[in-house]
Amino acid sequence: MSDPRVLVQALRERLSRWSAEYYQDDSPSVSDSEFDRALLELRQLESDHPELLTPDSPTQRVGAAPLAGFEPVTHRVPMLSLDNAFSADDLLDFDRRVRERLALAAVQYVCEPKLDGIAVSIVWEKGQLVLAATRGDGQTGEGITQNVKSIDCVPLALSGTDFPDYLEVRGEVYMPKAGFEAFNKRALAEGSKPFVNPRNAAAGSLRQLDSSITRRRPLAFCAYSLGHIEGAAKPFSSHSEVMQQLAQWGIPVSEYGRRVDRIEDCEAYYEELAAERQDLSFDIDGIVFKVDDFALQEALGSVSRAPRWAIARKFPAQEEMTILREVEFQVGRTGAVTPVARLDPVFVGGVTVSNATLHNADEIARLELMQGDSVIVRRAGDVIPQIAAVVADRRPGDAQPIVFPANCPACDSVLVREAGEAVWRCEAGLVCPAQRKASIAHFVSRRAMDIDGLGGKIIDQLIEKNLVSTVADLYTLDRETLAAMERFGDKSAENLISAIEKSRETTLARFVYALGIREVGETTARQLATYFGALEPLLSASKEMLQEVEDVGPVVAEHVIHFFEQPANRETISRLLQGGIHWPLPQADTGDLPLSGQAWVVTGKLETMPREKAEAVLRGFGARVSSSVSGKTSVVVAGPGAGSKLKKAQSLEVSVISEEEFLARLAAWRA
Ligand code: D41
Repeated sequence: MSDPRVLVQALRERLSRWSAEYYQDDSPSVSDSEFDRALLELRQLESDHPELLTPDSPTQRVGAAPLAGFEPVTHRVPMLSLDNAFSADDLLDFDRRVRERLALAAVQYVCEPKLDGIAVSIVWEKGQLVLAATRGDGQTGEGITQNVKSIDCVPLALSGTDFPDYLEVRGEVYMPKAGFEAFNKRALAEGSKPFVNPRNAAAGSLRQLDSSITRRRPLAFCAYSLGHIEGAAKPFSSHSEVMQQLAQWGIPVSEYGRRVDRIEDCEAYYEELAAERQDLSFDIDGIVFKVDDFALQEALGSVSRAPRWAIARKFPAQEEMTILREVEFQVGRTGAVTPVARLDPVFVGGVTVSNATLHNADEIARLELMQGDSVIVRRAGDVIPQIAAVVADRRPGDAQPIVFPANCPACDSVLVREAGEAVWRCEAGLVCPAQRKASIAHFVSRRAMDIDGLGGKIIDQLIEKNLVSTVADLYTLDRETLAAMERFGDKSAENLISAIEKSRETTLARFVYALGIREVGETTARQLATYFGALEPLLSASKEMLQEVEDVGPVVAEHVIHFFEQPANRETISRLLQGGIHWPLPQADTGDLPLSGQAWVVTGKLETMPREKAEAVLRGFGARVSSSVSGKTSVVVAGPGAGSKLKKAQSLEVSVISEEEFLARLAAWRA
């Protein structure tokens, strides 16, 4: 009754969809057994009706038996390598050589990202994928046909028409960043070793003898040139033409390729992609520039296995190897003890790196790190340098284990690790000199009170000389005292005094952030400031009330309460305010909130929330909240039991609303 043709078609569609869900999105909508049943059913139908078997059937991506080893594959045309340019000058030299050899005034180039993956060759015969091999030494590589067939974006059969009888394409197999992160996350969760970077992940995945393992790795392919071809409908005349044609046959090519008319545009392209590098969905390690015209490529030829018509301008390396000399343990503002690696300086990611964070004790264990190890340091974009891996086979005989201290390196208090936390903490608070120092450094930092000229060395001296023990003491410093500090002249003293003076005028949000409450970063501080409008209601806020603030959960609320409960902190805050720190009243700096410019009064007892909270909410929406009704009052919220204020409002014909109406308006403002 059912046409096998229709069944086969339906099964293939279903399997393609499921495998995309499974392999790419990592969110299968069916069970493994259901998937396997469908695959088995399709396999059965195809063997019963061999005429229905097509080379691009999902059954062809999987199911080959594991190999005993890789077969050598000799490339019909050698796979060349690329010369490197390390500077803009190198690139100009390349262009000059090209133009001189060709005796041309200008040459057209194609610019394309240099994917950081593994170079492979793939052959389609009569449109069917028949062979794939690694680059190897350029002459002979290894046969990895089944592994490459398992990569979803590689077409098993070419689409369109007019493809050559024999088409060899070279390109890069790589692992997109998102797939890499997802893969590593899973590896960590399963207790297996994560990959250091997407390139290693791609290499490791292609090296599998069992292609069902490769199949589960989120790999992709991007073509960058032709290899040997036979029986083409018409000859190609340029690289850009080839790329367009490959795309039409369904072979992935870079969407970033661009043809330009002059070398200056190549440099501009390089700068453009260097800036975009972090945001690309895949790792690149440079830009490749190629003479576009095949006749010119041929005229230029190659030297020692690299074409004269192409060059790779490398980006500064994001990974380098260096030696871990020792690990220091730093105590932060909140008492968290962070291991910091001291490294032999290396140039990586465009800067010289001699320190890298090790995060916590678990990270040291995960890396299996020892003092004296050779390590891979990674610095991508603006992120802080990380140790990506240990190079195990370079470990010296005298490598020392790294011992996490039991006591605070600054004040000797016993370190504590809370259940479920990765971090060891010194709980001595501001008694600990390291925490005192860090809290002052945080307080004066640019995004907090922004006191310029108070660097770590000066803070050290101020603490050692007992001139400053809390941030409040900063506001008692005078010029003479400061001028007496080491390496501190009259001029710096004067500048610092005026920076301190200037910092007295701030915002509530900055002030709250500057206090350095655990887990209260800039955003949370701003949200607390907006919600409460003033310091007093924040100081006395309950845990429940705090959790009304966006992004504040029970943990942050607990930290806030704990901070304000400490008498020492209360004392510091009141001294700071006495010292002249102030901020505009909330109504002064708003103008675009729903209640900006309005004066509200809340009277009586509200059913759904304490009056203070209603007032805080109103401030959050820009209202001035007052305790007495006058002709200037915009609205009075009157709960049950409202007395004289309600009467006054009525006599002044001020608008009065019920709690119910208040809640309705709240919902509307929030919407
Ligand atoms: O994206 C790349 N990694 C890439 C590599 C590229 N875009 N183009 C390339 N072009 C060549 C020539 C010019 C020799 C055809 C290459 C490579 N070669 C290459 N990759 C590994 C070795 C050579």
